[in-house]
Amino acid sequence: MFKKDFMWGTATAAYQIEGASHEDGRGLSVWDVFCEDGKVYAGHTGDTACDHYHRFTEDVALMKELGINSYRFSLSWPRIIPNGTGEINQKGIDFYNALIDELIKNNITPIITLFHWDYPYELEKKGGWRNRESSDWFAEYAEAVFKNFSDRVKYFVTLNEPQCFIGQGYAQGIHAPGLICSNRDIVTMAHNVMLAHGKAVIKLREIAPDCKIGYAPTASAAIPATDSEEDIEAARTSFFDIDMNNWTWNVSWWSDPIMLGRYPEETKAFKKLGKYLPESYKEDLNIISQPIDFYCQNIYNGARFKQGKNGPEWVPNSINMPLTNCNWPVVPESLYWGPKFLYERYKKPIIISENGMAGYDAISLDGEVHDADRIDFIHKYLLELEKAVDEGIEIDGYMYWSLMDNFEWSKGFSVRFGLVHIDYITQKRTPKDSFHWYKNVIKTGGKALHEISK
Ligand code: GCO
Repeated sequence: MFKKDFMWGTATAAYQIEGASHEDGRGLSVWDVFCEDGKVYAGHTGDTACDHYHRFTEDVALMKELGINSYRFSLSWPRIIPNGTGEINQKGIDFYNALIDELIKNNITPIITLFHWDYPYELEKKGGWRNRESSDWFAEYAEAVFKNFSDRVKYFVTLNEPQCFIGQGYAQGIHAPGLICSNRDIVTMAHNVMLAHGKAVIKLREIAPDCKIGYAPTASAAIPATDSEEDIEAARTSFFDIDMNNWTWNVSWWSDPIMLGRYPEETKAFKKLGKYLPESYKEDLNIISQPIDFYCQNIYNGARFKQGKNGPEWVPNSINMPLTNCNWPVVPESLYWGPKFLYERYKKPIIISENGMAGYDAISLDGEVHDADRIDFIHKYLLELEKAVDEGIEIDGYMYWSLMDNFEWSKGFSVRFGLVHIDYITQKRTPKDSFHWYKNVIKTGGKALHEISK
């Protein structure tokens, strides 16, 4: 059973919903520049997106109607500090103040993510995360955020999915800024990213010791192919291992330094890449591993593993495996095994800070959006999460991704993750069937999960 004060929420990110990209003094982010060059599906950009910047009151009213008690959203760094460092843009602060006040007025607890990928372009020009000073730039920004908002906001998350903004942005080049860098540079960036996280945690403790702070990496869960001890161990090992074919997509490189104060030195990846770390890396780990209050995990799917003759082996998905509109497999057990393995290793309360699916959602003849597949998806995933809760794994909340359809990065507006449908031409909001269904789940504190949905 989910606890009484369980955080039932939804999540969004600034660049994906706000729009108003060139308004009220906002500076450029790497995503504006990436979009300008037509690198996103069909030339889409975040210039208008869901126009949340102008419609946030209507959006908070929808949240209220949905009944969520918490809402995870991110701040746009270049809206607050247009050049990344230096002068603060008061209009940016005013916007977030108004949003925070509106949430609180409606009894919705704000959870602020400081950085969800819209990196200030002016800082990218100075070397971005490659530059060791980047951790101080982030700390300066974090200080501005805490000084302005921590009187009302008590939950902060430093960084969202470093696996993606570094891996896809600088290793694969498919996300902004679209670069393909050397491993030497990527190891440096990853280290600076975690140093930035640590420095922000220190700032929060100085400025607002009553607040809580976490970190939000992503993962694909590892699921044991059977319930045998051997297969469970195979899944556990695989979950924390690093595949050199796509090494930035992993748990341990990004979380062990922060949660355990050490790099995963036992992995083959460390043996190859550890030499690129700065000489001072061991001292830096003291900053990086400042204790945090909760561990956020974004989790959408998983893969199966069994114990083979020479160690863990990947087991292909069943031929019956359903896929979402992003072609991601639907693997509900991810919300059981993911939190379980993470809790064992890191021993911190967990918030599922993102989980959801892209569907083929359209407005039907009756004017509604009948997204039965999404209802089934959330239903199955939440039942698995509840199983983890019942086994004593501390899970504090669940944030469905996303409140509304939005700008899905390189896929533009072509895929829809929302509980609310957005017409991007008229900006009309239409709550989908899943919105009404999730509303009932929240209202009953999860009990409705035990009725078969119609
Ligand atoms: C991510 C980001 C979100 C995405 C969502 C769906 O996980 O990639 O945090 O911004 O929109 O996950 O892909």
